Order: sequence, then C-alpha cells, then structure tokens
Amino acid sequence: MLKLCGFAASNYYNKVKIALLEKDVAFEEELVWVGEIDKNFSPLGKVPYLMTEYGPISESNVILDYIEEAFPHKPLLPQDPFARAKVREIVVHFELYIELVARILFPEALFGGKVSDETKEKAKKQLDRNVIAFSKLVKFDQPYLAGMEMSFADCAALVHFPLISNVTKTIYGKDIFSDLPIKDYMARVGNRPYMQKVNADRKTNAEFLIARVKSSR
Ligand SMILES: N[C@@H](CCC(=O)N[C@@H](CS)C(=O)NCC(=O)O)C(=O)O
Repeated sequence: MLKLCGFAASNYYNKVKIALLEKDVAFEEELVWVGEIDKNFSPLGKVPYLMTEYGPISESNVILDYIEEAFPHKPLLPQDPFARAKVREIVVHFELYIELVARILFPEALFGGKVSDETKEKAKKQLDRNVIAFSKLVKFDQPYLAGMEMSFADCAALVHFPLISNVTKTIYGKDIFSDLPIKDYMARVGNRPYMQKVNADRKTNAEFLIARVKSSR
C-alpha cells in the first residue's frame, strides 16, 4: 500500500493527502519530521514523500502526477492538454508566487519569532502583485478553481488559502485574499467530508510542531 510520509501540519503534505482522499486511493501515513528524513527517500530532506511498491517519490507535484497516472479513476486533471496546463499553472502560481513569498513570514506568524519590518514590506509588495496575477487565472464564477471539475488546483487551494489568509492577517492585519471570494469558495469546496479529518490532523500536528520549534530555540 502507498505510504504518505511527512507531517500533517505541512501544506505540501496535505495537498497530496487531499488528492489521495478525493481519488479514494488507499494509503497509510507515516509521521516523519524534518531533520529525521532519510535522504535516500527525499534527497533534500523535504516532506512529503511517497513510498510506493517501486520506491520513494519526493516533491508534492511529482507525487500528484504519479497518483493521477497510476490511479486514473476519479481524475484530478482534465483530459484536454491545454486545460491540464491551466490547472498546473494555478498550482505553480500558488506555490512559487504566494506560498513561497509568504513563508518568510511564518517564523513570526506561526512560531513566535520575529521578522523585520523591511522583510514584511518587501513580501507585502510581492504578494499584492502576485495575488492580482493569480486572480486572473482562477475561475470563482465556476464551482472549482479551474472550472467545472475538482482538480489539483483545488487540492492546493484547500491548503494554501486558509494558511496564507491566516498568516497575512496576523502580520498585516489584513488578509491578502480579502478582495477574492475565498469564503464562498471554501464553504463550497472545503466541506468535503474528509476535510474534517485533514483539518483535525493538521491542527493536532501543528501544535506538536510549534512546541518542537519553540523548544529547539
Ligand atoms: N517543493 C517541495 C516543498 C516541500 C517543503 O518545503 N516541505 C517543507 C515542510 S512544509 C520541508 O520539508 N521543509 C524542510 C526543508 O526545506 O528543509 C514539495 O512540493 O514537496
């Protein structure tokens, strides 16, 4: 059976977990913390990685592609090549231009550390610009982010929207997504039955993670 390895506070981990749950693919989870990762399984020591009967796979987007190809039932990518590219475009924008920019704020927003005002300002400028670009790619007038069907873009959205909203509200007093209809989207797509468990696991694991980070200082 597939084994998803990592920790449930991780967005990248949960994006893959949501895809597996959405597709009804059987899998187990193994708790592995950063710093305790076998580099033969994930060469940069990052989570998640997926243990398959053929060996390990690292990088969440590569894992998504693998499960989509290995388990084509309940697809999370459209058939049409252009439409598939548009789904992946949204995921890349989320990760490179929103999550990775906002990550610099995590030490203060999530772990009780401090981020300089200069860093916050620089991130804010980039985030404002990148959210406008992102909003041109997504389809809030349709049921799912990339159109009529649930896709990888929604697996990413269900984890990135709440975390980045929360982080930017904490740091700037304003959610960077406040001009977008995220609440309606989350109410519509985030109410899948398995999301309750994903969120409960995330919360429990995040408490452990925060305690670990604080005790390591
Ligand atoms: N590009 C990677 C990013 C994964 C990632 O950065 N995971 C974090 C946890 S949320 C991690 O393992 N950080 C440890 C590190 O970067 O050394 C993916 O999509 O899987």
